[in-house]
Amino acid sequence: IGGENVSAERTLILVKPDGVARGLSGTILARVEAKGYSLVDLKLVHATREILEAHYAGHVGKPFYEPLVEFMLSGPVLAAVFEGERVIEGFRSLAGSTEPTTAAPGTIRGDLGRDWGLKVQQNLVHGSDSPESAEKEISIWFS
Ligand code: RTP
Ligand code: MG
Repeated sequence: IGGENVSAERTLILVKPDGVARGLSGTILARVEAKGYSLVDLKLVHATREILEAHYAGHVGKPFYEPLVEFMLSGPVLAAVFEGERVIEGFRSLAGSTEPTTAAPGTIRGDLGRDWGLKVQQNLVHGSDSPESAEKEISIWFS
């Protein structure tokens, strides 16, 4: 239990297809819950291209965009909404930096991620990066 004056914030977390396929969904959710954030919504979805185009609109034109969309279409994704004070920043800290090989030990990507021999970073998780993107992403995945 945290402090008294907790102001809630929400974030959209995805366990990407590599995480679901490797059976790490429970482990990843447990790490986020263990930190003290509250699970407020959860579903397993096989994303459509339409969902991913909306979700990754900010990455259109980057060299990794198309392989990223293909990767995200390759299997089911676990979408979750978590709530807590500064959860956006807190989850990104738990997730670690983008590239699993160099993500810090102790983070989800650093401890569990495997990115070698792949066209795009398969880095287990996504987390919203601002309150604006959280609001947008929650409405995309939980409309
Ligand atoms: P995310 O949005 O998924 O939480 O991750 P992030 O902020 O750490 O990474 P971002 O730069 O937003 O990129 C989104 C996702 O695209 C893939 N990516 N691959 N050079 C590459 O191969 C490359 N760069 C980015 C990753 O899956 C990354 O999470
Ligand atoms: Mg990002």
